Amino acid sequence: MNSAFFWSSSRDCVIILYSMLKRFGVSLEQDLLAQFDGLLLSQGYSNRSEAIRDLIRDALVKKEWLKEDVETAGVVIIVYNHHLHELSKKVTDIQHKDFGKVVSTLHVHLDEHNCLEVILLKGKAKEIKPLANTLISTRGVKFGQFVPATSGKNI
Ligand code: NI
Repeated sequence: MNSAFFWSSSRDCVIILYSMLKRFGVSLEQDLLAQFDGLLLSQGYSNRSEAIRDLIRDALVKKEWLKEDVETAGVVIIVYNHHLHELSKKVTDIQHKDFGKVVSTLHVHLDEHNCLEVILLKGKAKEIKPLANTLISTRGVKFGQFVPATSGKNI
C-alpha cells in the first residue's frame, strides 16, 4: 500500500492519506494502443489510467444491471408533443403510480409543442427497467432513451 504524509500548519495537525492505488502493466498491440490514445484525446482524458479506470467502472455497472436485485439508479429522457394523446397527463400518471422509484423529474418546454423530460429513477434494476420501458414506449413519445447508471456503492 502506498501512503502519503502531509503536515498542515493552519490546522496544526497531521493528515495521513493512504492511497489504495495499485499499479499493473498492460500489453497491447501498437495499433490498438494508438487507437486507444486517439480515443482518449478526443474524449479529453489527460492520461491512460483515468480512461482505463472509467472503462472498468463501465463494465462493472453493466454487470451490476444484470443482478436484478441490486439497488441502482438510472435516467429516462423523453421528448413528446404535449398536445397529442394527453401525453403530459399520461407521463405524469405513470410516474405517480410508481412514485417510490421516481426521485426527481425535470420538465422543459422546448417550444410551443414539444416537451423534454428527464426522469431520475432509483431502486432495484428489476423495478426500474419496466418503469423506464413504460415511459419510453408510451404512444406519442417521439424520442426515448434510458441510461442505466449506478448507486455508486460498488464501484
Ligand atoms: Ni412542456
